[in-house]
Amino acid sequence: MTNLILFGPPGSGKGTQATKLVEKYGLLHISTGDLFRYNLKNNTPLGQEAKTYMDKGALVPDSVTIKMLKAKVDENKNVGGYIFDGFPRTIPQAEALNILLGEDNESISALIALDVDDEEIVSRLLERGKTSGRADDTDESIIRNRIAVYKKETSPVYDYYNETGHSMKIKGIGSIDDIFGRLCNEMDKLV
Ligand code: B4P
Repeated sequence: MTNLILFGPPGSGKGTQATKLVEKYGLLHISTGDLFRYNLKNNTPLGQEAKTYMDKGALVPDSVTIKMLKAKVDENKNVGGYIFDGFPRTIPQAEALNILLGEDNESISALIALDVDDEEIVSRLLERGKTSGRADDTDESIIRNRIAVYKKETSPVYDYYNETGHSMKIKGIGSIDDIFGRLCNEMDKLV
């Protein structure tokens, strides 16, 4: 199996690129952000809980996120591999993912981070906020909080996988197709 973590700050293009990677490599795309938004739209108890955190640009607690992710993986065992998009976002999430995959003698093949600077992120998310209906995209101070949370709580996950030589960065600025080309260069070495 090829198990990829697509990594990077909010708005770095993880969701955009994951959609294209799935088409080319046939892996299962699991986006915790999309799972939360699905629950939010359907007004489930999980969605109601997640909303209080997401609207502020904070992370949803690990216990909730890990349980949801585990259920999704358990439902989809017979796949060629996974693209984890927006997960893990904390060290406890990374540890839980390693245990979960380890139960099937699987592991993370690589973590690829999309490298995008703060000002580009702010401008992309404010642009998306004009049409996305996402409360976390419309207010610049919330976007900047999401970036700060990423630096403090999420970026250590890069170092965690780097210790075993599984982390790499690619330039996340340029056209969507150019970035996809850079990602495919790395993916072709893994599959
Ligand atoms: P996510 O849904 O993961 O959202 P994201 O970080 O905003 O998106 P992404 O990086 O995928 O960007 P996209 O492709 O859409 O998380 C939302 C919230 O959910 C979090 O803040 C948190 O509260 C919660 N959450 C999710 N996972 C969690 C976890 N594991 N633990 C705890 N909480 C969690 O691209 C962004 C925009 O840029 C788009 O408009 C796109 O069109 C544009 N774009 C993409 N590529 C571009 C390019 N090359 N050039 C110009 N624009 C581009």
